Amino acid sequence: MASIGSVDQKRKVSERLRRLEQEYQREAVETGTEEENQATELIENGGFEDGLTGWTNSGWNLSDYDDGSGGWEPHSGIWYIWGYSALASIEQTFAATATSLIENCGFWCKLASGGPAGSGLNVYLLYSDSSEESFEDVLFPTDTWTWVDLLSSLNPAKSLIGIRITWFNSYYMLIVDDVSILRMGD
Ligand SMILES: [Ca+2]
Repeated sequence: MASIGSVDQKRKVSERLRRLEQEYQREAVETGTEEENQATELIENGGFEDGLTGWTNSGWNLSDYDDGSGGWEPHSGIWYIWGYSALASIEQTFAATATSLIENCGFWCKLASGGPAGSGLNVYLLYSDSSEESFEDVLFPTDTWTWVDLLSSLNPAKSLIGIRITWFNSYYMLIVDDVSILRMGD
């Protein structure tokens, strides 16, 4: 019987197959065709384009005001929330998710004008064991859009069920938009 190929040829073919497989996987992830690897957004309506749907709000103002000056513009879309003076508190809960599965957690914020504001921002991470962890002054907002990154603040031993964002500052108006908590794909 004729030999199919030398050991060296077989090795080359298998190496080529391995590379093709890697290339396919990479493209599938890039194009999002490999659905099982897609991350899931745990926050509903994080950009406030559906108003306050999904949120429990007390004191934040929903607005689409954008006159192109004075710092009043959304981070994306048209809508955002802003807080000022009175204690503003907004919260959303979702199915308990182990923090080890979360790959992104935070939100965008900026002062509508002036700044830096100093204290006033307080974020609470809510866990399935009914505990809350508070992060006061996690960031001193300025008049530039800034991502408040909470990923490293997640308690590694717990399951997250929600987030609450509060603002209280008598001198500065804070805008918040695009809240996002992503659960990594399987
Ligand atoms: Ca928005």
